[in-house]
Amino acid sequence: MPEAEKSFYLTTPIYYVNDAPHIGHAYTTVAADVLTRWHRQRQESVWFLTGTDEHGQKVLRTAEANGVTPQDWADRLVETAWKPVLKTLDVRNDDFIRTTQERHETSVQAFLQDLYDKGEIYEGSYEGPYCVGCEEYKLPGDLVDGTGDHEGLKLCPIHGTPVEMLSEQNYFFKMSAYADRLIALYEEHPEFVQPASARNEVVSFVKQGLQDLSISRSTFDWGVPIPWNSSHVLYVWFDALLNYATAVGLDSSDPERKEQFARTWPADVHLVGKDILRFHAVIWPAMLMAAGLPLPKTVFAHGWLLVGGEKMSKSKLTGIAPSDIIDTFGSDAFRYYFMRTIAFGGDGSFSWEDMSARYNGELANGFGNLASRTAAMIGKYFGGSLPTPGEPTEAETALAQVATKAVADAEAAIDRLAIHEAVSAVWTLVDATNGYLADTQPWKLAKEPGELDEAGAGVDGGRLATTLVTATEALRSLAVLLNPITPKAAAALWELLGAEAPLGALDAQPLDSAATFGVLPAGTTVTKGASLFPRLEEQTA
Ligand code: ME8
Repeated sequence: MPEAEKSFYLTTPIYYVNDAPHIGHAYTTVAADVLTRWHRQRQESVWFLTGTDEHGQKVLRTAEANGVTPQDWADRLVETAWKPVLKTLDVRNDDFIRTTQERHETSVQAFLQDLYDKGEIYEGSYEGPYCVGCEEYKLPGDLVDGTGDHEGLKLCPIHGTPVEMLSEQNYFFKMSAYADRLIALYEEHPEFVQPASARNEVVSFVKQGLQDLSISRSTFDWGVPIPWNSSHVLYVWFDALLNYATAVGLDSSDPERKEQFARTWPADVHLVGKDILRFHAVIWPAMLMAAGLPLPKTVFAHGWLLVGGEKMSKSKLTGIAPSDIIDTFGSDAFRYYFMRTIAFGGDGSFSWEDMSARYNGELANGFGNLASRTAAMIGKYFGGSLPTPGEPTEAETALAQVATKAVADAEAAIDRLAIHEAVSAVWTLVDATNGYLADTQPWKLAKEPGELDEAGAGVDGGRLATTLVTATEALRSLAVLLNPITPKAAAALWELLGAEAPLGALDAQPLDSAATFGVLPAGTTVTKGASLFPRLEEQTA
């Protein structure tokens, strides 16, 4: 049997089920969806995992406060909030892992037992400040001084809440032993932590030396039991990080799952927010090194969506639900806005004014109107049937060159995980096609002698035919390029261009030939259809 192609494997963090998703969570998931759809559009084999992190004190306390068991709470949140939001965002994940699933818990226990047998885990005691919001023991230097109601207390810098002193008899993972190997990893594989600012932070953190990691808890029981001592449960982060490997078949005895692991692991990209960079770039590779497993290729930490200069969060009551925006603008506009306006890797913010301006300016006027104008003119002059173009002039060649460059630039940007640059590159073709129509003015060409026949219909081979076919070809390229970013509008465009009959499904169009003009045959049925992005005042009228 030929060896199956290694999948491009990308993950999001698994989100805590203590609360419902806000647009910060949606941001990571949409970025992951755009990247994986892009790789699929390259016709690669792709695996996209997301899911939920259900153990630990944070979830336990929320469940207790709501008077239900943590399992009931997790089930409720997953079914009413976390899974539905994927639909709302138009996300096409291949799998959804929950850390309370048997497939995860069994593999986690096997992994732990293996590390214990190898002498990587020992028993000891620990006392230190703990942030339940982060589910992390903090170093004293990490904390900030409280003011006002919190005067005299030490606070977590991320959550702004007081830390708690915890003291426990625990099991420890010998993480300190991996500091040198981790430094060597960052040096030999600069692509392992991205962007560069994240890499620098991790390198300087590890260079200060690592402590061993407390990996069990005995003061509550909401977690995966430690296999050799069931009075302890596993520390939630050790449990959670393993999801990336357990979901694709780590330590499974099932032949199909084993085959999946071989085809999928290691992950190509773990996409995370910068709040959880150290867990992914320090603890996770150390765990894998201890187990002798291959390391993921890249951990990419994006920035935060900020509100009033601080990380948006539900606990600070600054979270905006994705549906608040999507109900007005739709999922495509949501995806477009966040991918285009925030440099991927840096912080950003959301404003209704900016969103409305970009929706009307870029999506409705820039792109949607381009499609409807072109289709309307093909309707008016050619009865909705694509004509045969004449010889190209410089204007047509120049537009084709913009398309070629847009694809090349977008491809390169995606490989650098610079999603915002990829969207901008695609948009150069939208702008250039609008410019092309403004320059060639097909509505004026239609008044030139010889462009229309006696019955008033456009003639094949004329300038009018050439400009409309060229604009249609640019739109066909755009449908392919925008399919990963704004999939609903791309599908609607593919339909109005009548492209499926001659060319097949949109998803099956390879990216590398997206910019080649002249593929839609004469006679293809082009229809005006509904606006791809109706202007906002039209929607409410
Ligand atoms: O940390 N801006 O889960 P979590 C941008 N369960 N992204 C944001 C954001 C914001 N304001 N707020 C949240 C956990 N995110 C752990 C992860 S993984 C093995 C375990 C996104 O529910 C961002 O991706 O707190 C961040 O890293 C993640 O949600 C944290 O989600």
